[in-house]
Amino acid sequence: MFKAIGRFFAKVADGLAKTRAVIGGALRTLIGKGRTIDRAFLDQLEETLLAADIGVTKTEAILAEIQTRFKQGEAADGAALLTLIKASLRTELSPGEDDLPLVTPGPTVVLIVGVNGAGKTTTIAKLAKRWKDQGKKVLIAAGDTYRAAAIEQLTIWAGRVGVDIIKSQAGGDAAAVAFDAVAAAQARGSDIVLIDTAGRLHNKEHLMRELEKLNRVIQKRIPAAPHHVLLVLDGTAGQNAVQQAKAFKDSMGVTGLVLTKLDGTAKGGAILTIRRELGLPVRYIGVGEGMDDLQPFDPDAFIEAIFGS
Ligand SMILES: Nc1nc2c(ncn2[C@@H]2O[C@H](COP(=O)(O)OP(=O)(O)OP(=O)(O)O)[C@@H](O)[C@H]2O)c(=O)[nH]1
Ligand SMILES: [Mg+2]
Repeated sequence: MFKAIGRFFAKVADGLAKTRAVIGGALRTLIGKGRTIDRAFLDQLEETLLAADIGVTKTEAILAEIQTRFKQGEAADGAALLTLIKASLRTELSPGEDDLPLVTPGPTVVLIVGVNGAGKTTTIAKLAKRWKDQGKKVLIAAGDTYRAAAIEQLTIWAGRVGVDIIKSQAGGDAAAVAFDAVAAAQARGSDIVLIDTAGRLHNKEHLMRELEKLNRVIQKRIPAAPHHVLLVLDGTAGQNAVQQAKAFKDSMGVTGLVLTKLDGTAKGGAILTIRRELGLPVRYIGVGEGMDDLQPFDPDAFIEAIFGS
């Protein structure tokens, strides 16, 4: 248990270095060993929390908590201030998440959705690697039939990770690929089928209709499938990501989130905003382009990572 958190922490601490530099660094400088609770301090704290994309609502709540807890003009201990801020942020996040639960008998069908460029295909490679390393039999499906390059990209990943792939020609029917993949997984005794999807079609309505069709076709083979619909969001996209997520959530029955590219942003605090606005658990976070750069989201380690020294 401790070891697992340690590993998560090292990787995530690395991936969140930019966020930590902004929020952790600024907070430590601002708070130091202690501060007098006055207007200037509260203004600076507000600015720091907003800069890390903690969000206006939460930032205001933290300021209010500090004002309730400490009297105006009182010198507050730096450690106590930090503890209060961390605890307040922690309440936004769900209990510690583990890997997605798998169904028995398998296969567990996992549909990966999200706008183009969010990191869907890379996340599939990372999840496939993760489960393969755990001894699971994984099959991936190139359900993004819209672009030839998308099929090629997933084929390359399948080769690197060492898992089987089901695919069609470019322009083929995505639902047919998904159906074939689920059938193949049943026939081969796979534990998990990961289905890639297109991020962009002619327009948003078309995309949503295609994805809904995919769901229906999969259910012809396994009525309870897809067991998980993971929405992949670009962690650097801020408020945009929230808007996109709402569209998917409404028509796709999204069950969880994957936040990618947290290594490339100082706004890792956006996890809190996204989590709050969507009310969906963050299942995994992506902290790099490689196939090992994915971790189940651990809220405690996350909070430590963004405040750590
Ligand atoms: N730094 C970083 N880059 C990432 C991460 N996840 C994905 N990327 C990069 O983001 C780009 C887009 O990733 P894809 O996996 O192709 O995204 P997609 O959602 O499948 O995109 P479409 O197929 O166009 O819809 C690639 O260059 C990835 O290497 C991450 O966690 N960190
Ligand atoms: Mg893709």
